[in-house]
Amino acid sequence: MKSKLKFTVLIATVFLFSCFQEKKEKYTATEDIPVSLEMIAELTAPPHVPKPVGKRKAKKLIVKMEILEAEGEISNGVRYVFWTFGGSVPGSFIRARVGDEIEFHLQNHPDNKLPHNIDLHAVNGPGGGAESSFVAPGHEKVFSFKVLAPGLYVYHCATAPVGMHIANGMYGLILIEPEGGLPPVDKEYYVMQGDFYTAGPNGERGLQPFDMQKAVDERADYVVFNGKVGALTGDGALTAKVGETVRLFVGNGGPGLVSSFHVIGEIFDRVTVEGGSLVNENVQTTLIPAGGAAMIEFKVDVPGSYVLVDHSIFRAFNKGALGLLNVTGEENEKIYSGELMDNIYLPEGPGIQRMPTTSEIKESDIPAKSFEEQMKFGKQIYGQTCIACHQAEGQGIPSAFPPLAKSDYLNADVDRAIEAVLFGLSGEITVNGEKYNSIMTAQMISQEEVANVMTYVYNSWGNNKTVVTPEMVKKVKEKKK
Ligand code: HEC
Ligand SMILES: [Cu+2]
Repeated sequence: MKSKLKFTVLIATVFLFSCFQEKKEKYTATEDIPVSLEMIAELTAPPHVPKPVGKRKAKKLIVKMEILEAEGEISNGVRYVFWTFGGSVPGSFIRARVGDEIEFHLQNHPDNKLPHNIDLHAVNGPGGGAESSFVAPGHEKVFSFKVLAPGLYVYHCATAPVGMHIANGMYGLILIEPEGGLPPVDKEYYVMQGDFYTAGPNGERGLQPFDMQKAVDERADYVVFNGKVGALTGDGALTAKVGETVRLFVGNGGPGLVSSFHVIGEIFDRVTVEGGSLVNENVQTTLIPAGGAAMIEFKVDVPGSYVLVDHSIFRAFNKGALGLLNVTGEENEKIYSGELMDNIYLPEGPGIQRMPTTSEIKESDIPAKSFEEQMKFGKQIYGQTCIACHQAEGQGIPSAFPPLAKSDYLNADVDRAIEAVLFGLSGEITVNGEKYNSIMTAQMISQEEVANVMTYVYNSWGNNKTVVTPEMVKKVKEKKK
């Protein structure tokens, strides 16, 4: 019985193998690759990607993509109406292989206000599908195309005004794997840059309408990864373990800006330039054009926080193009010995960001109305400004940045603490018995923001629960004059 089974398996294997061989020889042109069976495409929201295609045969792949217009957050407290493919910015990731025949169902949700369409750069045909997919709210359009060339491609809406549809978040990536699939890696992530143009300046709270003139001038208020300032930090940070190989599918939706994509502390082992077939090795920064993409692969060797940036660096530290890859595992002192990136690099960010350029600091039009709001807005400011030095739980960094948690210096004198934030602080101070002799630059934030952040600090981590009002801040400011 057993040997009979073995024999059958052997025969089957030989048979399969010969079929496979035959196929390879028979279909030289990609458009002739036959499709067998149907399959519904798995779609994922960023930073996740669908399962690799592996060795599967070419199929009729059914993609069902729903367009949703929905309000969301572009930065803490800043609302924006995004137009999306699949409910996320960037839109759902599509993963297919060469030879697939994609039957694309573009569904425009009945609650949407506008018609849309889709132009996939992976399509050979008029408008990349845009002409056949123009769809009104409450309708679905279906078109189909044969996937001819491997690569990482952008898709986007191409409905007039095209720039506005893209600016509102209508872009994403479609990956076409070669026959047999991409070489396996340990971690794969989907990251896409985009620039946003809002009526109010960066950080102005409330619902912000799109600003056409700024977009035309390419004066972006936000440049972000995955649709939001901080999408890839905190709980959203990407993760990997020492020794793992990481593949980033990085796209740039634009609409206006080209990305100088860089990961602080890593060298890219391999980059498929512009998402095509050319592979570059040992790359520091790779250019990702608006409407373009790249596959970036590297092995992580030592633990720490690696910072993803657009190396047009003001965009990273002032407009949001910053993400984190947190790597855990054993230190390897042969490769890197010293402090963690976290501790060395980030303090410079807010330092640069908050350098005084003007004495004019605008007060918010939407002040905090309650203690809860003060805490909420204060936490935002803390996360944008103070955290780099005083750390997430106010614990500080020994001998460099004093703690704000249970700080006797802080709790002893509220006016003195407000003064430090308003005007900066230098010279020797003693906090909880430890001496510090360093410099804190003046924090360029409004009086209301000082009140909120101080209230947050005083009501966190075991401090004395002082509530700081804008009036208190104003008094300290005037006394100093
Ligand atoms: C670039 C780093 C940096 C940033 C950003 C920063 N601080 Fe400081 N902070 C310091 C340093 C350094 C000192 C100690 C100065 C000295 O030695 O005289 C300090 C001291 C203080 C103190 C007094 C000492 C203590 O621990 O109680 C307070 C209060 C304080 N900072 C609050 C803040 C708040 C609130 C923010 C955010 C709005 C902030 N700091 C942002 C570096 C920073
Ligand atoms: Cu659109």
